[in-house]
Amino acid sequence: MKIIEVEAIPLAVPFSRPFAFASGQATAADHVLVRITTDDGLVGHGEAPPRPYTYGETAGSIVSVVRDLFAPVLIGADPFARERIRADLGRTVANNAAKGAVDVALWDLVGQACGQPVHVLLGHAADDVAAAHMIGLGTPSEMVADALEVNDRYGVEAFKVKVGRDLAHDLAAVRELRRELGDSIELYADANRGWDADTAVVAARRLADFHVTMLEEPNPADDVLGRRRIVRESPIPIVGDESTISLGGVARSLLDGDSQAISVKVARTGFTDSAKIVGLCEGLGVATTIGNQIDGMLGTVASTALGCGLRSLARHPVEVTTFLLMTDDVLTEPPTIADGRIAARQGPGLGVTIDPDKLAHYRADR
Ligand code: MUC
Ligand code: MG
Repeated sequence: MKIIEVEAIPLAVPFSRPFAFASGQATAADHVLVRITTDDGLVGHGEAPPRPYTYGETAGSIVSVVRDLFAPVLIGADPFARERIRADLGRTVANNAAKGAVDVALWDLVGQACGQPVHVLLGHAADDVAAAHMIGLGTPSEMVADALEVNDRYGVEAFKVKVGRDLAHDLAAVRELRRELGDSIELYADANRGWDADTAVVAARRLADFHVTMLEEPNPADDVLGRRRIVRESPIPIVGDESTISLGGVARSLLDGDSQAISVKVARTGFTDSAKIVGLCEGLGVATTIGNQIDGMLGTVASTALGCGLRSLARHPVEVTTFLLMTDDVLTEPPTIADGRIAARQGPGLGVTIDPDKLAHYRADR
């Protein structure tokens, strides 16, 4: 089987409301759909959500890098040769969302060629996983209303609370959430590098008082000694996310004492590198969770496949709800969350079909 075509299609799907966090705000899904076609007629898909405020990638940069740098390497390659392709694409540093979407599309093709869903190829640890919801920044009452609605409608019992702005405001929101949701609900927090080290140490102690289970990216990890001090003094584990976006980056962060757990995102490390990161962390006794790069429906299906594929990821709730912000998307069948859980697709590969009318409607290049 040989790849004959690689497309990078920019999409524009409005959100029903903005999603805000300490380092930025997303108002629409300006994602790039990567579509890879083979000589035997199989078509694989991956979704690249650009997060310029975090990684510097834009929809335009993703389209260019896939079309101009990656497509020439991919054309003629066998999708099963993922290690060779990884090495070839890996010569270009960064551009993680572009690489992640290519890798997801390759696994989609391999699954289709084998007649097996991706989560089964990865190791079939579970058929479904618990769902976690990210609560964007807002007033405490807006944040509580969001959490209660998701808990009520979808049965979700794990919430990642965005923090990292004014500490008093952050703590007021967490206090309200704990009071309204009760003690059995998991709350963990993500500051997206919004605090300095001194604030973060105080914040970690106060968040622990509300039984917040972990704290993601409290400060910029480049504040090297500051980050180590937070890790030393925090009563709850510090999670690496945007500072741990590659296999080597995760190794460095753990060895340097910058983080004690790792958020893995299919959107930036695909299935191949996500599995390598999880293996590294398993060997070191470090917990991994599946994070969300404000994924659309395709990314959500991919994250669910990863969570159901690998045992240590199936343990913690997977962040899968951001597609609910989108007013629509290009899949024929949206993901479904019920009783707090989301199931892996049973069809070969990712088990998704793209709706041609929706694709024509939402593509931003025509
Ligand atoms: C997260 O976990 O940080 C916000 C920005 C981004 O790149 O991902 C999200 C969620
Ligand atoms: Mg994060």
